[in-house]
Amino acid sequence: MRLSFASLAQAGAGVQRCGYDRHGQRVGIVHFGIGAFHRAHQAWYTDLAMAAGERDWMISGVSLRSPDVAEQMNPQDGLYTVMERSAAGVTLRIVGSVREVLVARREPDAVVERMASADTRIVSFTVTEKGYCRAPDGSLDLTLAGEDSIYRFLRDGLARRRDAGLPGLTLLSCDNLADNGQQLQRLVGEYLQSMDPELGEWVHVHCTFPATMIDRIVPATTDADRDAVAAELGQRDEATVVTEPFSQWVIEDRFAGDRPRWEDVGAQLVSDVAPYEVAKLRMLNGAHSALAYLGLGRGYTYVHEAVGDPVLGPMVERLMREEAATSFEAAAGQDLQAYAANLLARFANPALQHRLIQIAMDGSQKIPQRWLGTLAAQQRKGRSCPAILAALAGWLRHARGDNGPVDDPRAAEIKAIWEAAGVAGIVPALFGPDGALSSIWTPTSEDTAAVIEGL
Ligand code: CS2
Repeated sequence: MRLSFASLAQAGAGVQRCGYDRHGQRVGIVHFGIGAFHRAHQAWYTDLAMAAGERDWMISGVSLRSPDVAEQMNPQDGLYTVMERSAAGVTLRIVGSVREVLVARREPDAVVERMASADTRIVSFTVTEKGYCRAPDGSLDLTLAGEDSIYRFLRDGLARRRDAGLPGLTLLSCDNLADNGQQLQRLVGEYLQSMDPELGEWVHVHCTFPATMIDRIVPATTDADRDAVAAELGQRDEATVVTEPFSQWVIEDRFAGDRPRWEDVGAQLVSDVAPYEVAKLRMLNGAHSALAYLGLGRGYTYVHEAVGDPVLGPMVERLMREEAATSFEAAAGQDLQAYAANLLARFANPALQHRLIQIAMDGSQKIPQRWLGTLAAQQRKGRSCPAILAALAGWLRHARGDNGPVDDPRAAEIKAIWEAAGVAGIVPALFGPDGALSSIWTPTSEDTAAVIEGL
């Protein structure tokens, strides 16, 4: 038996389930990038908010290209299970907030129609770093921002709203970018400037782009996870996601119209997200990437194994506590040392089975906000960052192919630079003044020497 609306009542007794009337509710959110992270995070918060009485916040999920999630979820009426797993055991909840999954490449008109519906008030995104189609200097790369990018749908959907006299939207980036709201606003502005400047003006007046800090560790679902959920549920769930008990969502409270009362179910609505976002990117994600590259180099498969290594564990602790946590101004009441301790405990969760290779993906898109901002800030204070420099060497070895095939949109280009520059020249070739990668950090000769030592 497959999970669906019809089989919901028969799910195992210990399973929590959405108790609200899903059919009477309208779609209020269109979400681009309905992968495992969204299902364990924003859709889960929205489900809890509707279970607490909020109405009309069903989600229309959009996959830009792949039909996989649509094939997993549509036959299940959008239902899926979130399994929280830790050393203490598991809990399961069937989430009901997703109405449907559209595949943009296959049904672009339906996507635009949902965005142009009077009921839609929020369009949100988890399209990963590369989904924003940025050039190395951070500006929009128009050659990447083609007809199946988010920008094309924003242009068509927002134009339809303007022409119909409908209100603007809240455009909510939920990806791990520094200043994600402002970046999305700038990139959409650049796109519309080249395509339809008048629409750009309308968006500027009628839409908002709140910043968010999003946090929950969600490993890619495996067949073994689906089997484990089926055993608990008594039914197959092809769309299940497995995650940790911890979850955090900090949102800048700047919405163009209505929003769900996410704060009633654990989200934090604040006026300034920046200190939370910087802490999370530089400490959690910065440590994650270091564990990924250095851990793969030492032959580990999972995060909990790498953080248990007698050299790597103390090294990422140093990265978090001494390098990242001292690189920015904390908010009042934000305890970064306690945050670091909590992160180490989360990384050590043996039940999560979080693969290092998943984190190692797309390094060229991730390391600027995870490491280079810290390096630049500490350089201004005259301090060095040995742990991050060792991690950078780990990434360079990975990009050279030392750990096997490299999954990164710029893999071929970086490999060619590696071949031309060699060990002696790779650091300036990527990070020097005209380097291919960074515009936010320039290494000193000591930094370069430290990285070369790690190669
Ligand atoms: C990870 C993140 O894959 C990665 O790059 O660092 O997905 C991380 O698990 C999340 O940001 C945690 O909130």
